[in-house]
Amino acid sequence: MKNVSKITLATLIATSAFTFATSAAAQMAAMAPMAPASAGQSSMSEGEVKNVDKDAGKLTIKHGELKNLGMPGMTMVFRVKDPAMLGQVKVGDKIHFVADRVGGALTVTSLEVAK
Ligand SMILES: [Cu+2]
Repeated sequence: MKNVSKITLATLIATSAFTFATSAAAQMAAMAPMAPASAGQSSMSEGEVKNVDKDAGKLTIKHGELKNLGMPGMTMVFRVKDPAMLGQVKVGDKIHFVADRVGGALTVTSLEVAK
């Protein structure tokens, strides 16, 4: 019985999600293409801090795929939007972050240490 009710619930959720997606798509159809919505943690990328360079204001991050930048996982240097971010992390920290192109430079615009 437990399984049956779970399946029913899952079906309900899937159905309502589909309905929502359909109506949302209809509303969006009138709008021009835009950047992916950046809301909440789902838009954050994962990474590991490899180096913190406070003098240069840069972070070296081994990052996973950055979907908003169309970039595969790699280790690279980022600028940081706010120098205070450099004080929030240390080498070896696992982080969630958002990177964007600011004035042509790849910049960490949001950052939190993964717990
Ligand atoms: Cu990269």
